[in-house]
Amino acid sequence: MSATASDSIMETGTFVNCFLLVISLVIIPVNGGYDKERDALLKGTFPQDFIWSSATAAYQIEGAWNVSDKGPSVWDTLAHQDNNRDTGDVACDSYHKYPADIQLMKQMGLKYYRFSISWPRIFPTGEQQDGVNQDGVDYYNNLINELKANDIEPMVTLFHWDLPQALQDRYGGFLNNHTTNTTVIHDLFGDYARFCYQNFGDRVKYWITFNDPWIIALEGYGIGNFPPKHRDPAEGQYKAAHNIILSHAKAYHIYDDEFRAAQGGQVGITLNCDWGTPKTPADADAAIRYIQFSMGWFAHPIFKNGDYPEVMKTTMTRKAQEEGRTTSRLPEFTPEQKAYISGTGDFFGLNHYTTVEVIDTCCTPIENPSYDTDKDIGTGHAPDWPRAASSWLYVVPWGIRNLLGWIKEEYGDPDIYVTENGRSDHDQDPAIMMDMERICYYMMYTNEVMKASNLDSVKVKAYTAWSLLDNFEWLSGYSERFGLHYVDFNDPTRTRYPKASSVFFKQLVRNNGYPEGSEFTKYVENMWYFCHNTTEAEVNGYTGGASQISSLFSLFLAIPMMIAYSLIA
Ligand code: PNW
Repeated sequence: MSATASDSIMETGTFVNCFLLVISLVIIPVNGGYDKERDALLKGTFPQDFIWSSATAAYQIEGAWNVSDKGPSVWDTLAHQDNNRDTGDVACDSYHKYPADIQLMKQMGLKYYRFSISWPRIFPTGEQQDGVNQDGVDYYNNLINELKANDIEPMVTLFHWDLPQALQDRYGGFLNNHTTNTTVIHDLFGDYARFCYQNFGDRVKYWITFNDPWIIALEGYGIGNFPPKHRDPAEGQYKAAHNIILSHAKAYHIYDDEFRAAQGGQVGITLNCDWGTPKTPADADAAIRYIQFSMGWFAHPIFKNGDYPEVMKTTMTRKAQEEGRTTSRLPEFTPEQKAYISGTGDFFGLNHYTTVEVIDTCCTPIENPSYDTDKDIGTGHAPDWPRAASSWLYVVPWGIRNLLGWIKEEYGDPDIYVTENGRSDHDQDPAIMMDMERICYYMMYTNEVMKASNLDSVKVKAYTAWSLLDNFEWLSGYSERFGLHYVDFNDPTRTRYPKASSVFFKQLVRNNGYPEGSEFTKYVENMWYFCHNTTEAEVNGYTGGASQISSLFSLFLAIPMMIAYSLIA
């Protein structure tokens, strides 16, 4: 085992961690297929105070992209660059239709809602000194008040990718001056966070600073597919991530110093991570490297010790030597910064959708280095993992249980909020309203979350479905639908229609899991094998052994569906 490899094992640390890995290598023969033990239905319920929620993000649902004084975000800019592109100009029109959205949540019995605030809707240029858009502030006040009036707790993301364009133009966005202590972007993010705490914090008790910084850094500033489309594969993502971590810490400390005592809320961050499973036992270190380079990049500084994972640092130092550089492309935090960053998460927000198989490709020196080549790994998928509409989304329910266990062991058993999990369908005609595959996805994934909670003692406190509504799926526009509710994007009124999955989810919430003996659990038992073994065509077309499913479906879902349909917003 190389020095790097043994470091990475040490890095993940504990015995239990290695144990989990060994179990998954020895007992589970293949990554795909139905495994009787691993995939068995667990009966029981989640802890009593478990949070069931659904999520959206401002640019994906609000529309009203230029009402009153709202400034453009980098996503407005990108969407308008090309005439053929879908835009978020109207999206679900939730800026006007938020009361209808709230009725959908109420209908499902949800008591929490995760949404994001659009920074340029509050501060049009991103800077308070240039002016505040009062209509924007009113909008979020109205939304929050309407939620509270309906007994729904807001969980608010401050940054879900829609950076004010002016901050990109003036300061380079998250590339701003990344190695100094006085970076403007940290202060500006801090000012924006403070304003939100001041104006909404009397009613908002759950704050998420950043959503998926990994995507912002990598896609926005490294690969350059996402706005602001800065392409610098060797260094861009590392500089941007450095700034995001420090900006997060700033927003956390502002809450801690100025608001916590009076408002008593919590501040965390939401990180996206796929589970990485080794293709063969020889790929075990590579699988750990995969996770450390994605989630660990942010989680290690924030939840562990203020610094990047050891395996990232040693790998990047070695790369620098190979490339003849005097310094690593991974920036360093000063001792003061490390102390400032460490411990700045009251909870660990997790977005999880899928799993990849990892193979070790270490260590061929590369001429044009990038984040992708830095990891020295390759990724793939087991042939029998079912797929969703999004090209990257393979359905591997057991992955979430492994990942939750890993977070517990690696980061000192934090409270974990699953802030996104879900599955996409294609936008097709006729619309997929009886979305059995989504029902199966939620059934299987939530059951794995319950295993993590009840069998593995992971402190998982929340489960959030992505998404409440079909919405603007970033570069895929309206071609991929993640919603529990269907939105007709050709209808000027953007009518919402409940899909079958919303009725299923309502039953899941009402039962708080899969209690022994309930009608709901019986339905799930009948569906279980089908969900784990049926191909995409069969599930959506009700072919093959589906007659039993159809009759169950009509009994269990069709009647509530009809009632729900009469209540469409
Ligand atoms: C999330 N991956 O991002 C976002 O937070 C949502 O806005 C988005 O609509 C949703 O997923 C569905 O795409 C992801 O690499 C980022 O696997 C990365 C991945 C998945 C989702």
